[in-house]
Amino acid sequence: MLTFYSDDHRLHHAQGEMLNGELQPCFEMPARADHVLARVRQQGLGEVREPLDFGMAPIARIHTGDYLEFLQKAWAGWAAQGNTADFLPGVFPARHLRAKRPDDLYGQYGFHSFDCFAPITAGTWQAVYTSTQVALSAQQQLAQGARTAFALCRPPGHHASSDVMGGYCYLNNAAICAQAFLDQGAQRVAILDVDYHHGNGTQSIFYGRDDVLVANIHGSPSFEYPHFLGYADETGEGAGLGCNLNLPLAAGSAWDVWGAALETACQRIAAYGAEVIVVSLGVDTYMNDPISQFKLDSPDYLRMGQRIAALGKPTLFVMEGGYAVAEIGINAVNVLEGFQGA
Ligand code: Q9C
Ligand code: ZN
Repeated sequence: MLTFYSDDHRLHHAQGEMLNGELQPCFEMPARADHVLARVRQQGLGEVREPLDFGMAPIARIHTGDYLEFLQKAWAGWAAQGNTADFLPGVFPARHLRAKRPDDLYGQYGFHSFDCFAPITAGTWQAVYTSTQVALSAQQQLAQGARTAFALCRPPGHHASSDVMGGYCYLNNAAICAQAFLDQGAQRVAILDVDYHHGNGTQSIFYGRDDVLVANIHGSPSFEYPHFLGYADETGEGAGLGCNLNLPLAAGSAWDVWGAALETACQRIAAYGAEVIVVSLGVDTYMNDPISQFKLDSPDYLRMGQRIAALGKPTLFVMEGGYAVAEIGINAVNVLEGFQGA
């Protein structure tokens, strides 16, 4: 299996994130990708390649022009105001306010965010742009006939919707790849999101459409981030009715419960008739993840890969979350090895 990777991810390294009322080191740190890459090499998974550059066109199929312009220009505008520290939003068009995009840069940031977990630094745009090119490069391998490929993306993407960032995510790599498959002739694509957190961005992007089935297994929003999307009764709307499957699980869920949810998701994907599967591969379901409450153990990720392989469809793996840095490589590559060995 080919892996795509770029050192550009290092350009995104924020100063910290708020946890328990204090600024802490970011959980979404460069060392995450380093550990995954090291494990890919250690296990001899296959060749590691630099991404190609597919430009902005495939990104603009998912994200709005206003949003992309803000992401590209935000740091320069912030720095021109004399700032050197990370740029973060603080005011959002929540209920009872008017969601009209303002001219002011700080206002625009709040307009294009749903939380304070997507900081903008000097290197953020280059890192997120390249992360998406990594994903698109792996996507191209499948389009050219490969059974699978691994996009070692950082930053991740599944919390980003068409024009709103959050949760360490800026560009929705999995959604951009799903759209690329469709634009290249596929009729039905499935996105299987196994990250611990609900992929609210991916859900919202495809919620009204029937050409992408989105299946999510995650900590229930009743207790877990992102708190405001991801319930089981969100099944799609309009043409997309029945094309969104949420499988929210309780805190403490281990493989018995999680594996059963995966079985449900896989049966739905098979029934849908997806020609290709994009896996939003978060491994923050791990028992020792510092910000999560599921109990998967490392061998469970082999089983996860095996079950996905049993669908018998070309499958693109796109890296999302996972914050137990020492074990992230073992767990992510276990999914890929389980897939390959099956
Ligand atoms: N106590 C991904 O896994 N943390 N993003 C909020 C609240 C944000 C996770 C903490 C978690 C974002 C890609
Ligand atoms: Zn996550």
